[in-house]
Amino acid sequence: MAVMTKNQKLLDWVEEIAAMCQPDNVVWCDGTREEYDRMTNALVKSGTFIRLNDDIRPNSFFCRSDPADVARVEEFTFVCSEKEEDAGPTNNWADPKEMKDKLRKLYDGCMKGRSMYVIPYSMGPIGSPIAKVGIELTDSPYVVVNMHIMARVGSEVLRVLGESEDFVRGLHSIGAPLSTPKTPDVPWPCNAENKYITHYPETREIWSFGSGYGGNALLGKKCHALRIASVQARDEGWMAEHMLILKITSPEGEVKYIAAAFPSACGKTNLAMMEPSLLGWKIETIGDDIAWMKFGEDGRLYAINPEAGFFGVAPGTSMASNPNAMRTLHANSIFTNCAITPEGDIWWEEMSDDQPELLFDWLRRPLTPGSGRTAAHPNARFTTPARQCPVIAEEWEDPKGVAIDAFLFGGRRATTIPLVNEAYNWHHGTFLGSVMSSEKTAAAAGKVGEVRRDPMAMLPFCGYHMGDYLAHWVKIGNEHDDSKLPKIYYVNWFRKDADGKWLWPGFGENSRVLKWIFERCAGRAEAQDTPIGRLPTPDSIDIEGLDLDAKDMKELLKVDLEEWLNETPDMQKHYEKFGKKLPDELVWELERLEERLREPAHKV
Ligand code: OXD
Ligand code: MN
Repeated sequence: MAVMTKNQKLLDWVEEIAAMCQPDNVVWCDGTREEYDRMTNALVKSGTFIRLNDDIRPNSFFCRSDPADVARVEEFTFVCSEKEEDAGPTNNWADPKEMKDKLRKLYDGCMKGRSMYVIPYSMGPIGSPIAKVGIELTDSPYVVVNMHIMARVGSEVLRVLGESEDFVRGLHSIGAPLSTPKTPDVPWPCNAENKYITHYPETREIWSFGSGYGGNALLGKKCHALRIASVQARDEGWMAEHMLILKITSPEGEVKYIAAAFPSACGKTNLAMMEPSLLGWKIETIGDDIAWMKFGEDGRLYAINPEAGFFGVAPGTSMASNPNAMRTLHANSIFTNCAITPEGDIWWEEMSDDQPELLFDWLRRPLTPGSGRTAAHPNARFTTPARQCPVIAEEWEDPKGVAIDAFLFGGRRATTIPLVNEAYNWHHGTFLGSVMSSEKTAAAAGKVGEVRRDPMAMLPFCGYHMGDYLAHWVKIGNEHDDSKLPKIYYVNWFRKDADGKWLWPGFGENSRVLKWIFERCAGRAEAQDTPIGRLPTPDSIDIEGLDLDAKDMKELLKVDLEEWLNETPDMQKHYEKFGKKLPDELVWELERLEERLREPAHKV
């Protein structure tokens, strides 16, 4: 496509980067279907993609990465703020100038023999007052076609940007130049020795080098929509959070919107697309990973999903765990690092009860059942358009967003944390989110797994000091009317009994907990005060038709004061990391919690 912009700042930047990276040519992406088809065909020709069987999975592609490039690389991810203290204790920091000097040497000539694509993208519906524009420069056609699905891409974005300088500048290279355009390429070029994912919050820039995979390379997602956007949100008084957004409708037609933060591997995508077990209740999806939220004139918090697709973990996704995800990816999808069948369809662990007789695994080897090897890499992914989701809410692209009624926090905990707990107010809810914890999966029966505290599930994604981030949450509570802010809940689907058996069935049955939350937001359901927050009264959660005895329900809602008192020193230790940046309000909340645990009759 010809250059479709007169934005001189953008043109100058593209020229400057092209001079450094020395691609053979520069291609401006227009975001059209024709461009997508042209590029997927080229990826098939170059051996990066295999076209799946059109009769089984139309217009879909299979791809295997280099085994050295399979996931986000947190140890090589940097927040290069001007001052080290602004990156905080939970991010890697490097001086921005030193990091750029080092990277310039790597970028020098790194696109030789390749094209440099200019991808104009909008995070959020184009033109929405909550959306933001970014431009990604990349030498990876795989990135271009994935960005087509994950964001709104193309000429319309340039039109909306006009001559504004307000865009995030993202530079990405796989770091694998070809000496001539004719040099044979490999299916997944990357740089095995050097991978850097670097962020410059003050100048709203991202420089990523060496990896072509997921969040390292699709810069709109974690790099822009969370790390850079969290800084913008702090500066401008809004919120960029690692949250799914769902719509819940009661049998009477009343609607509420819930946003929920869970660390990776806690079933976020499953919850966002859940088929509720409760008759007459409806759950629809707005987003499965990220929420951008701004205050409306009515004082309420409005959320959009900045993304346009789902980049979901494939293994474990099935008609049993997430039927709506399975239906979403029936066509027009890209599958990376799962296995392929001889018929030309994909497969991954748990996708069906029986493993197909013959597969070719993610490492290109033949695989038969019983070999003891897994077919898909555990971080194998599908990239699929959100609009194909059969339960996508009709307002998912509403530019003004949806008014959030409740926030959920949660993690995987075998003990201590009850099924659901309502915060007393915003600051108490902020406290609950700040000490959010999850266990390493597959904790042995009866044994407590290793607990990692991950405030608001933002640990790998906050672009500034986590103490300042928590202060931003507290400030929102100070500046806004508590009655209009979302109510905050802490949930745990993963509590186990003494024999290590799950107490709660999870999946579609989680709708029962969502119903209680819905009714609480509507001012109807019953709750009782406890030292840790407001819990459902014994029969206020609807368990009709569920094979769950009263003893198990009691266990699920148990608040064991001893267990909680054993937990508070770890919360204290977690807080110490943030030093003086930790807001006093949260120290106060932890002290009050300890006080209430020691003297449960104490007024809450
Ligand atoms: C993701 C993650 O990939 O949270 O969404 O790790
Ligand atoms: Mn995520």
